[in-house]
Amino acid sequence: MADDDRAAGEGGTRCGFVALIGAPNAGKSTLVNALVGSKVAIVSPKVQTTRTLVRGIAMEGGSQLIFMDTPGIFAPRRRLDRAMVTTAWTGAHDADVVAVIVDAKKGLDDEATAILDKLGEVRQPKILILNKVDIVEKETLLALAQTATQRATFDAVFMISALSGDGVADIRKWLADRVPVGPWHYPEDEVSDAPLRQLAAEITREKLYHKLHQELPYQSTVETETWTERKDGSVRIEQTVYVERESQRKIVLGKAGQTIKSIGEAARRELSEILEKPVHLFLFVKVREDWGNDPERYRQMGLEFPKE
Ligand SMILES: Nc1nc2c(ncn2[C@@H]2O[C@H](COP(=O)(O)OP(=O)(O)OP(=O)(O)O)[C@@H](O)[C@H]2O)c(=O)[nH]1
Ligand SMILES: [Mg+2]
Repeated sequence: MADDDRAAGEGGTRCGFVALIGAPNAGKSTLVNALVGSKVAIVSPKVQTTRTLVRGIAMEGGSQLIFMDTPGIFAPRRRLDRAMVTTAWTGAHDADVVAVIVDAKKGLDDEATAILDKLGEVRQPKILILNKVDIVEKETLLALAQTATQRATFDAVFMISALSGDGVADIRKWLADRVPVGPWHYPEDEVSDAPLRQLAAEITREKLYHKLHQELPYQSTVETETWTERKDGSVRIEQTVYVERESQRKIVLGKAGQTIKSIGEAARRELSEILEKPVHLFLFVKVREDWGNDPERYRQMGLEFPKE
């Protein structure tokens, strides 16, 4: 946090990293997209959608704010879960400011409370963001803010709706005044540092989360294999969806390939909008037994491979 005077901010530039942490489904990715003003992180109604750090970049006055969307923090069981939770806390410790997002509808359940209790170890300035105010009564919100601020210390509290955008600008303004004085890390017009191949894989993964049920999305991962810009201005993208068993492959394909077709169609449409050019998307579904214990899959996702 900047302890310098205002003048430095007026003439020069500021730049800082802000980590968004919280329980799964609190709305972290929705908020990053709202703060940035375009889609950089995928969102779904299911928990544990985000698997790795996703950076979204926003400009506010002379400040560049780099938001780190993190996987939800929960009690991990599988190796992949452990890698995700470690990534979230590492993101928090590497940031200039830590923003804790709480789903105000859910309130302070065990997951949210566990996060608040660990905040004592976080040295950076912290803000509390109560999200989903569009579906919560005002009195509930005030009581929640009071309980949360008794449990952990915050420099500011915001009540927002990441979905409607209500209150989001206030967070940007507050942060813009407080991130350290320094040069911008990224070009002014950049919204994300993720390669397009990765965003493309994430978009397809989002469609898997929307179209597949129960455990299947968690047992699959998507990788972009090839990316070819064609002379006619379109792009040809080939991706592989990895699942763990043949029975899962059958479900992802669906009857006469209908399921994978509708996933591919939804992903292709969105990619074509983002890239502003026609997209030819080819999806292949492969069985990779135990990919959840394969270091290469973690490397592809940008996650550290936990030893156990
Ligand atoms: N009503 C309402 N729903 C919201 C709001 N913000 C997010 N949601 C919904 O909450 C669900 C989870 O949103 P995400 O942004 O994927 O949550 P997340 O915290 O990134 O979740 P993980 O990546 O799984 O940890 C989605 O269905 C969102 O549409 C909000 O302000 N109001
Ligand atoms: Mg997320």
